[in-house]
Amino acid sequence: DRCQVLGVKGINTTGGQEQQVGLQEKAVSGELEMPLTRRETETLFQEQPETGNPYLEDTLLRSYLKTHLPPKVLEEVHEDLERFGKRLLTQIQPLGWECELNPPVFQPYDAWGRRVDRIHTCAAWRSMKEISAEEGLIAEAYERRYSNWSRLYQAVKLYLFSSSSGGFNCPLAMTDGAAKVIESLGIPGSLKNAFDHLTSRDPRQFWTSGQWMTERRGGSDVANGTETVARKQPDGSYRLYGFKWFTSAADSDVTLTLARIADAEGQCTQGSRGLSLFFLKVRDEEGKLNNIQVQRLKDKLGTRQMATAELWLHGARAELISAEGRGVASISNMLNITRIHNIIGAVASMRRMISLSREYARRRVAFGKLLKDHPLHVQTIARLEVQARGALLLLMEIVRLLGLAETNLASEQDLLLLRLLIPVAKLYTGKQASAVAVEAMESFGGQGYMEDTGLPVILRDSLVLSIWEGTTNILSLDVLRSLAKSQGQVMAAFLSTVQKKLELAAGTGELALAVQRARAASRSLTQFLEAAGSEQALSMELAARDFSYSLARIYTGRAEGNHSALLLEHAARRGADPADVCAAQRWCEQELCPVAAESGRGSYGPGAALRDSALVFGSSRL
Ligand code: UCC
Repeated sequence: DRCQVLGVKGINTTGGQEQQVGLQEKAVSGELEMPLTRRETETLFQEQPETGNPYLEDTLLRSYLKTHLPPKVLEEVHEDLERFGKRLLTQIQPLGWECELNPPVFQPYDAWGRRVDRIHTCAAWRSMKEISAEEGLIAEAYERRYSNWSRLYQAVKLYLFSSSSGGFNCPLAMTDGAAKVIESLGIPGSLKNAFDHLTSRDPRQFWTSGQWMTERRGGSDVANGTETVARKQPDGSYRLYGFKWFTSAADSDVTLTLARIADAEGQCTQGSRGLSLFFLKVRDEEGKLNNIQVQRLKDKLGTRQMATAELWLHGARAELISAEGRGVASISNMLNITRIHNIIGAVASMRRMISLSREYARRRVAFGKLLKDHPLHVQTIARLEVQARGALLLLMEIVRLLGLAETNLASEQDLLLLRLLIPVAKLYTGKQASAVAVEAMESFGGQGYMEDTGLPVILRDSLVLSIWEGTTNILSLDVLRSLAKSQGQVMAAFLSTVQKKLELAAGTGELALAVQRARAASRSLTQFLEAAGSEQALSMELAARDFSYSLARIYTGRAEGNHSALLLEHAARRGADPADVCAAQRWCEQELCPVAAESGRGSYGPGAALRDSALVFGSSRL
């Protein structure tokens, strides 16, 4: 029929040429008169998924806040979050998209050949900085208006902001980390001004910070990879010489960075003990770079809205802010904050993808009915929902503990749990986020793969979450570091809390099976640890990743005490809705203690590393 229509209406020769051209060729070159049927096709469109106020739509977040915040705090916070949610929808989301469309541009020279090293950012990116100050996205955590709840409240705002922020969540993470380091030093006089700028609510005063840790020889192995040298000046300041290979948000005002202090002979101590922490301003009052040269901007898979640069430091003036040789330990305060921001980013991207997928399912028709009426489709989204719910509660738990720590209200057990849970949650949610993004993207069919839907942006940006701020394996080793450093106390705190709090949820009949599974997993974990302690042959390093996954799954699935809620406790509370119960049950249906299962298969025992090596690199005997 279509050929018939084309045949009747479509021949259109050009310039009087009588040459016959194949119909198909004509159609491809668009020279055929457009048939009616084609025009109709062009007016067809698919329903765009539209989400509403992200705060009001987030039922789990709201029920968490209602359960935990003191009523007066809840009242004020609720009002602000509702307003902020509206601002996100009407102003911030469009700005975020503009940031994606207008990535930063590096201009090394001006028209007259002068070296200028300018990083041009778009107006929307600069608006994000202003909005961040106005909304107190850093300030809130340091003003402590709501005492121990301030940190949680800040995290909630950041979580809502994250997926609309056009990548501005990255400089905010590092800014928060820098403020934390300065605060933990007691806000020395020389850093008071910087601290005030980093925590300002005034857009004209607000500064952002970088975190220049990565050099060519080591992103993970910072201790051995850092080559930058610091030379002491007569006035007590230092000048830094070196090359920073990845510097995120290179348009930041200030930064923290590591370097090795050279002695009078120009010699430096190698390894971790040779590293010290420095603070520096990126530009002077006139906007001139502080003896820093930008080599180029990185060409990244994602987070393209944000300038990541390679920087030469050729005498950058800096202030030593840690004890000599205590650089790694000092910057760990920053790392623990940026890792929490990473968790925030991961949970936010899961929530965004699932919300869009859910809204699409409400509008899109296939096989004669809405996607939401196809049980298999809904089952797929439900599985993602379970992951996102678990991750949000884990995030809330961590920022609740951090809030207690920052207001001196934390018990010894709280502090131990916090130290353990940060790397566990960072590594686990980083993996969840990319898996959820891939699956949710598929739920849009081909549309999910289209750049201008914005969905690929979320996927690309989520893929970095398991890389920066420490890869999954590096974070798994950090989990082991926390065990070793505390001589096992972090695990004792973890297990006793799990044990104690599971009892709470055990009283709810519908959760009995889930509680049983969580208890069994907890027992398996204990047995694994006992075996690891007694069997020399068992390599904890090989077990590190599975061990960390087990901690994440058990903690998320188990019930927590009077102050907090993970999936089981949230489901066991008075007024829980069926979705809470269902999420807890489903979470506990997965393998909660993979480390015990893998250990049973001999994955960490004698010869395991050799077998892995043969599998990957081939056996020398072959
Ligand atoms: O900069 C980056 C990108 C920025 C973008 C941020 C955006 C994120 C926001 C997302 C929003 C969506 S990426 C660069 C990130 N780089 C890393 O994360 C480094 C990864 N590597 C590690 O974490 C390693 O494990 C190292 C560097 C910490 C290993 O160093 P060492 O020196 O070999 O480790 P040591 O010797 O075990 O530890 C030195 C000291 C010890 O203290 P003392 O001496 O008192 O025993 C450790 O206990 O540091 C302490 N320490 C820690 N303390 C080490 N790690 C920690 C920790 N996590 N918490 C507390």
